[in-house]
Amino acid sequence: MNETLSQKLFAKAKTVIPGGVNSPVRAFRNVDGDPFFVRRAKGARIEDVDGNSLIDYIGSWGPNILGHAPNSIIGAIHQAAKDGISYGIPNPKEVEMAQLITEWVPSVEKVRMVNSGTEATMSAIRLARGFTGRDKIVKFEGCYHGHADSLLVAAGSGALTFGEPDSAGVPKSFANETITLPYNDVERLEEVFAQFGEQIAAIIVESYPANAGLVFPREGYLTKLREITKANGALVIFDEVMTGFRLAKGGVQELENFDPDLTAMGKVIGGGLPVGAFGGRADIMDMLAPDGPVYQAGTLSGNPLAMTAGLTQLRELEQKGAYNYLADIGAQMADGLRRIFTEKGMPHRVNQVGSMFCLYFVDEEIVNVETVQKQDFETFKKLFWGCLEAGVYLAPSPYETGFISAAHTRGDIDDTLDVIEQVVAKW
Ligand code: KE4
Repeated sequence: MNETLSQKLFAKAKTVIPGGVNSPVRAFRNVDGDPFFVRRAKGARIEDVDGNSLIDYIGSWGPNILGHAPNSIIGAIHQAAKDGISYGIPNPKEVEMAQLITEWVPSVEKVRMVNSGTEATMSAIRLARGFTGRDKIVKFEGCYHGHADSLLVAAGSGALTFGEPDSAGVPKSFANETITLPYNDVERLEEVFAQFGEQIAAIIVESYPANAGLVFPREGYLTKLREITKANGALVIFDEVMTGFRLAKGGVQELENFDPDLTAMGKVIGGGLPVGAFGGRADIMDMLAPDGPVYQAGTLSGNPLAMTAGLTQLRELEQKGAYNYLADIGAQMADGLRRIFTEKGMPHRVNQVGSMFCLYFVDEEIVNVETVQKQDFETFKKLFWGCLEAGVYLAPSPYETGFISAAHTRGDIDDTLDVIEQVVAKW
């Protein structure tokens, strides 16, 4: 069979880009195949370089909450670019963005823009260490916060030993400063704080863990986590890079009435351009250079085009009242998936909140990465490829969450469910 253009491009890409991709998940390794290359995208749809049209449930891993290339954002970027593309000088749009974030997210009294979610969490951790004068951090198995060294740390071998590097190149000495625990386990949290409480600068936790599919905190877990950190003088860094401005104007902390000390943000606030941000209590944020002793910087931080794209997207979300619509079509997707796999008599779980959803082929409640790993990966892969061939692009990994945008219509969701039903009917 003739090689597709995607196959030709991938072969060429691998000669000049590690693994042929600029971010590992794009290589489709978790579904044992080769990626397609995209030519263009608009609204809920992608067109690959071979002309195939796909309904997209990734949305660039979260940023494209209004769909791909909204006319409003294209127009705003085009207009802003006429006044300059990057200044490295304070500009009014940075102030507008900071004001909007501090209004929408009350726990964020001050905020600093960066250029990725990784920069946001990495900087928040340094800030927490600088503010508390402590070195250790606690994270949770299955939670991903970007690729800063402190965060590429797996659980230690023993119950309470410090972390093991989760990537080559991370020194053991760095991993020793990170304690990785099972998520949703209050007892383990209490044990660790009983033993190391005075050494722990902060807990960093995904608001709703969405890098092991989609996992929810057990009833009372976040409350307990907050009590334990407060009692021990440790901070909470709430990672809302994926959920922030997507699940509500104020993110999960609004939904859960949670009050973190610091919040990491990204994705949606960039409107598709490279952006991250971290913010929180003013007494903590004021520790940052140039006022305070904690250094943090960035050439392109507050880039005017990225601020323009993000502000346009956030304001349109608010004007459209998009959050209710996103929750409706998210529920439509989840209900449809449950109907299909119940009728098929297949064990499954569907976790969904707002426009985020995840389908697991497993017959027990998903409470942490351990239960996620019990799912039937082969069936997931079969579904992924069957859907892709039929024009539906689901997350190319059982560890990723699906994202629905405001550009998806109820008809798109119905068409997607029809495709899934037809794929499953052939099994
Ligand atoms: P970036 O550095 O990739 O912008 O953000 C890191 C990050 C931080 N916190 C959370 C909760 C995140 O989900 C992420 C990144 N998300 C992944 C998708 N699961 C990005 C996709 C990729 O790695 O290519």
